[in-house]
Amino acid sequence: MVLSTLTEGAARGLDTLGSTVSSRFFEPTLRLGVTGLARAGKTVFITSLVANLLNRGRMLQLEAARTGRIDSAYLQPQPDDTVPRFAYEDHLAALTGPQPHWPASTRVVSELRLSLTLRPSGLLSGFQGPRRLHLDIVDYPGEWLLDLALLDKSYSQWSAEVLARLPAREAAQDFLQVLTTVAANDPHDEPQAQMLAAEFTAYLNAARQAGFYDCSPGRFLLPGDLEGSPVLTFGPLPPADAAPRRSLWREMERRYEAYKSKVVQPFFRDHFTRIDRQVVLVDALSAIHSGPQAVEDLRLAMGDVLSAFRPGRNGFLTSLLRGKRVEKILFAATKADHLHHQQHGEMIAIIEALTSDARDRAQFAGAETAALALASLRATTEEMRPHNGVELACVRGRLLETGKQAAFYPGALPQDPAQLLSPARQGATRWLEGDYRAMQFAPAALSLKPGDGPPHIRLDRAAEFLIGDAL
Ligand SMILES: Nc1nc2c(ncn2[C@@H]2O[C@H](COP(=O)(O)OP(=O)(O)OP(=O)(O)O)[C@@H](O)[C@H]2O)c(=O)[nH]1
Ligand SMILES: [Mg+2]
Repeated sequence: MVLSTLTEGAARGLDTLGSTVSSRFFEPTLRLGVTGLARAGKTVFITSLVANLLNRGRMLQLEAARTGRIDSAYLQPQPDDTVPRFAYEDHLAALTGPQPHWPASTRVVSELRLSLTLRPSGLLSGFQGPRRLHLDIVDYPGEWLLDLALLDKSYSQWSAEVLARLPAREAAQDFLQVLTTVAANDPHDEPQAQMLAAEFTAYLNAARQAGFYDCSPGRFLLPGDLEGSPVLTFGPLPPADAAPRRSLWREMERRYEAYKSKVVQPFFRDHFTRIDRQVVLVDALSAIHSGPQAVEDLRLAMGDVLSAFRPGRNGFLTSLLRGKRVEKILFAATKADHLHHQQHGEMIAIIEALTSDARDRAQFAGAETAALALASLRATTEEMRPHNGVELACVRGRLLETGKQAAFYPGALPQDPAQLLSPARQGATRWLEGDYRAMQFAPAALSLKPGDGPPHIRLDRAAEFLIGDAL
C-alpha cells in the first residue's frame, strides 16, 4: 500500500472515526473509483460488488474471501459529508426484489463506504488483533474526465476548436443558425445568453445521440443540480479580440472560466486525485452491435477518458497529484452474460485492443493494468441449440421488452479483434464479416441461499485485482 493512502486514512481515522480509542493503529482507507461512459454498467457493478462483499459465497476467486481472511463486512457512514451517498439499498432492491428491474440512470457522483474486518495473516498473525480496511467506492461519469482538456484552453481557443467541428455536423446546424443572429460585441443580454446556451446544449445532446464522444463540457449533458446556473449558460462564440467590457463575449468568457474553476477543478481536486484504484467499465458489446463507427468512437473516447490517468500532460493535474498516482486500473467489458462463455476470450481480446493505446499510457504512468470481461449481475443461462446442423452457443433469459423467456445467439465475435477494429478505424459503415445482434435481458428473479450474493461472472476476479493485495 502506498504511503499517502495510509497517512490519508490515518488522518481521516482521527478526524472522523470517534472510535479510534479501541483501534490501536490507524485504519487504512482505499478509494476505489468506478467510471465509464453513460450506461456502461457502473451502478449495477457497484451494487453487485458490495452485495457480494457483504455475502461472499460467490467470491471464490477473491482469495481473502475464499480463505476466510475477511471476518466481516459492513456499510458505514462515508467520510465525505457533501457527496451524495450511493443509493445501495434502493439499487439492490431494484435488482433483487420480487419484480427485478434495472436501476434508474444516475447522473451525479456518489460514494459508499464498506468496511472490512480482516484476520491477521503472515508471521505476526499470532500477535495481532483483527485489522480494519475502509473501502470507499466512488461512482462518477466517465464524461467528466473529458473536461480535463478544457483546463489548458482559453475561451477563445476552446470556441475556435468547437466551432471548427460544427459545420460538418448535421446536429449543429440549428446552433450555427442561432449564432448568426448574435453580435458578440453587443452588451450582454441574459435571454440571448440563455438561448445560445440552450441551443448549444441541444447540439451536444444530439451529437451524443449521433455517437460523437467529443461532447464536452461534460456537465452540459449531465447537469445535475447545476442546471440553469450561469456556469452552464454559455456557448462558443467566434473570436473577438477587442470585445468590450460587459459584452456578450466577455460574459461568456467569464462563465467558461467559472466552469473550469468551479466545476472541473473541484471534481479533479475533491474526487479524482484521491482515487487509489480505478475500474473503467466499457459496454463494448453495445458498440459492436451498433456498428464500426460506434466502435471507433468508443476507442477514441476511451483514449481521451484515460488521458486523465497520464499525469504530466496536464499542469493543473500534475500539481494536484504531487506524485500520487492511481495504483491499479482495471478495464472491464460489462454485460458478458450476453455471450456464451465460449466467446468470453474473444470479448477480452476486443477490450484489450480497444483500450490498448489507453493502457499503454496508463502503464507509462506506472499504474498496473488488467482487462477482463464480466457480468455484474448475471441475467442469463447458457444453452447449446442446434441450428442448420451446427450447435450454436446461446444464452437464455427474460427479454426486457416482452418479459418472455428466449434463447439468443448474438453472433460470432472474431478471434482476432483487428477484424473489428481495423474496419472501424478505416471508416467502414457496417460490418462485412459478422452479424451482431443486440438483446436486452431483464434481471432474473432470484432466490439466494444465505451467504450468497447475487449471481455474477468474474466479479470476484475483478475484486481480486482491484483490492485483493490490500486484504
Ligand atoms: N445483462 C446484463 N445487463 C447489464 C449488466 N449490467 C448493466 N446492464 C445493463 O446496462 C444498463 C446500464 O447499467 P447501469 O449500471 O445503470 O449503468 P451506468 O453506467 O450506471 O449508467 P448511467 O448511470 O446512466 O451512466 C442496465 O440498465 C442494464 O440494462 C449485467 O451485468 N448484465
Ligand atoms: Mg449509474
